[in-house]
Amino acid sequence: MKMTFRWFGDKFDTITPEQIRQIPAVTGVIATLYDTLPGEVWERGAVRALKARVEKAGLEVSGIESVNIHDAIKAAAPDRDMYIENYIKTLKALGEEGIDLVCYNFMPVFDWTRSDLAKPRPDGSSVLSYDGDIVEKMAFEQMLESLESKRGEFLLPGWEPERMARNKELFGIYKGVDETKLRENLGYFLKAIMPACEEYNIKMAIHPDDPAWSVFGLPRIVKNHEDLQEIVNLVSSPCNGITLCSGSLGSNPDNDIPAIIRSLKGKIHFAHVRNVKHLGYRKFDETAHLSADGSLDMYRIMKAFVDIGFDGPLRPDHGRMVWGEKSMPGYGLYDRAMGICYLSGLLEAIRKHA
Ligand code: DNO
Repeated sequence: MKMTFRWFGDKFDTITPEQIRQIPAVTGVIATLYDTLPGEVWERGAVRALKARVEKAGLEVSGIESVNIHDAIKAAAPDRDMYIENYIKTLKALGEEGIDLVCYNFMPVFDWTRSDLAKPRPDGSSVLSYDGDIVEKMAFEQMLESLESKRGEFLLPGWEPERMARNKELFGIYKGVDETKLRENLGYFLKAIMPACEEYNIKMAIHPDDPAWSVFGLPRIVKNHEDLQEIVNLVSSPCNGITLCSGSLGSNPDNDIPAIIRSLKGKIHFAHVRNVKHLGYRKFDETAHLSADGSLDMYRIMKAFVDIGFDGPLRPDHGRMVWGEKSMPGYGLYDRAMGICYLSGLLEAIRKHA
């Protein structure tokens, strides 16, 4: 298992690879070219520069999160083949630079959603929070306005202002796309890219939907064990796998995360490990990583990864905002660093106890 940390690049992140290097156990960065829009081809030179930047700090690029997928591919619009070609060109550039892991999601229109980006806690920290009662009463535009007003100077992954300005059009292209159609479109995409992934040895790791249910009437197909199994079965290739994100799947208390990990042995290419606290039907807070702070049993989750012999990159995920830090919501340094140290401690205990 490789301990890693997400980094958005010098232009966008409040933290540096040099700081990440000082977190015990962390050997790699999960990087991205955050200023590319879905559908754009990543230039090999830009990938090389990104790698050089990370390596200068004594770390490796352990994977890319994310190479986002254009909505034309997800919705099977007439121009999808062109965007798939572009995606393959990006994979080639990554593969030629020796990058072997790409995390992506297949959520229509936008990435993860929260009703509150900074819910205060009694200890003075703040957390990301989701309250289904609030979200269900909102029109999408209201959600957009609310997130825009709260994100400050930071960009939220998957909510690029350029795309969100066209949200009506984006919603429009999903008319008639139900879960079955969306899954077919994913299958079409995976079949088209797998030869390139195999040639360049790139593992594709689909990220679960977050939260793990439909929002704003859009279809969602990566919500639970059954969905993940169907995706793995869509194309049989060692490159077709998943990102096991405990927090996204864990937003739904019906998802038994250790059992899901065990049943997907060999298909998990990447792990996001964080905790959530269930507060009622479709309501949760993202807590500190440790078991005692949330509803998930982090020991059993880490134990399941060890038991299946998971040896890919693992990273902490959304953290609380603590000690007055200001950063992209969920992506400060301090709480995620505490999180990965805690997970490393669990790992040491599990291994010594084995
Ligand atoms: C949230 C992340 C997601 C993830 C994408 C993968 O913090 O886990 O934004 O990167 O869904 O494409």
